This record gives sequence, C-alpha cells and structure tokens, in this order.
Amino acid sequence: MYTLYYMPGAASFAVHWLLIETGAAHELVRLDGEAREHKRPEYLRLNPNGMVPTLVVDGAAVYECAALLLLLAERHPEARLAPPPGTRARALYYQWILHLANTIQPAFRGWFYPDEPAGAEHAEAAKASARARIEGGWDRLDAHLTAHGPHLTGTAPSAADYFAVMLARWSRSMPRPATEWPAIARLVQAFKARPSFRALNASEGLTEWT
Ligand SMILES: N[C@@H](CCC(=O)N[C@@H](CS)C(=O)NCC(=O)O)C(=O)O
Repeated sequence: MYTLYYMPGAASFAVHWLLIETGAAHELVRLDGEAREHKRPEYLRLNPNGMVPTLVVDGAAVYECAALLLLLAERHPEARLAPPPGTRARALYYQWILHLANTIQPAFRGWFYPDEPAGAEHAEAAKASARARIEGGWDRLDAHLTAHGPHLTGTAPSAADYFAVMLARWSRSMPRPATEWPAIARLVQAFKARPSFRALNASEGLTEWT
C-alpha cells in the first residue's frame, strides 16, 4: 500500500499515473495549495521541501517525482515501465528521466514561479528565460523522438514517457505548447488514449488536458 500526497495536475501527476498504470494499491491525500497545506509542519516532516509529490512507501516517505517514477518502475516489473538493464534502451531511460528532471522540469519552475530567481521585478526576464529553455528542450526531445522514437527509449513505452507527457501537459497554456512539436504531439496523443489517463483525470478532478 502506498500513500500519495498530491495536488491536481502537479508534479505528483506522473507518480499518480504510474500507480494507476501498475494497479498498485494506493491511497491519495490531496493537499490544498491555496491553504498552503504543503507548508504545514506535519507535511514538512514527510517532505522538508514543502512540495508535492511525496509517496509513503512501506511506511516511509520518499519524494522527488523522478525518483518515484524510477522506484515504482523497479517495484512493479510486471508493468514493464523500465527497459532491461544493460540495454541501449536502459541507457536512454536514465538519460531522459534525468534530463527531464534536471533541465526541463526546473525550467517549468521558472515559468510558473518567475519571482523565485531574482524577485518580482525580474519576473518577466525569468519567464522569457524559462520559455526559451523549455522550447529548447522540446526541440531536442522532438528531434530524438523523430530519429529514435516513437517512445523516449525507442519502440517500447517506459516511465520516461509518462514523465515527458506530464511536462508536455504543463506547457498547454504556453505560447508554444509542446504539442506543436509533431513527434511530441504523437507521443502525447498515444498516452492520452490510455485508459489510465482517463482514470487519472477523473481521480484528480481534471478534464483531459485542462
Ligand atoms: N523537484 C521536485 C519539484 C516538485 C515541485 O516543484 N512541485 C510543485 C508542484 S508542480 C510544488 O509542490 N509547488 C508548491 C510550492 O513550491 O510551494 C519534484 O520533482 O518532486
């Protein structure tokens, strides 16, 4: 049994998606961002960063979206969310999950929280920088999918795809959403068609891509 602390559509989204996809028994604890429940002492004891997601695994809290995707893929091998060790696909799996986590996801932080880098007076410059970094990320991901896809690790789906689709979803209201890149759009379309995606949206109270 897992317990996921989440906010709808947030960085918990891909973790929740894998919980559904694997069929793992789980409970959900929805945090109210407006009420800043993620900054309360009881939650900070689980995740001192005061962010979602946090997943309680065998009674102990683990955080960081990418780490949780890797962990769920490892704990549920029957779901085939990680390519076999020692293969080229496994190398790409590590490469893309780390790249998404280290490069593209932090750029979204800059887009959604533009005051953070240098205060409100520099928010517009921070947003412009974030946008350029996100779009550069889509350029590189799209080129990779075109040459080596349709999935991030090649022919078979993996946890990396769920992560990428979550990030693509975050760009939906940006001037150039990720779905303007054709290979990314195909990946998104394929993953939106999964029954688990509908279940995920229903569970989080979201409607498809909004
Ligand atoms: N590196 C963290 C980032 C998580 C993160 O940025 N979560 C956002 C929601 S998408 C959050 O909790 N924001 C609330 C806040 O920072 O106050 C992870 O991947 O888990």
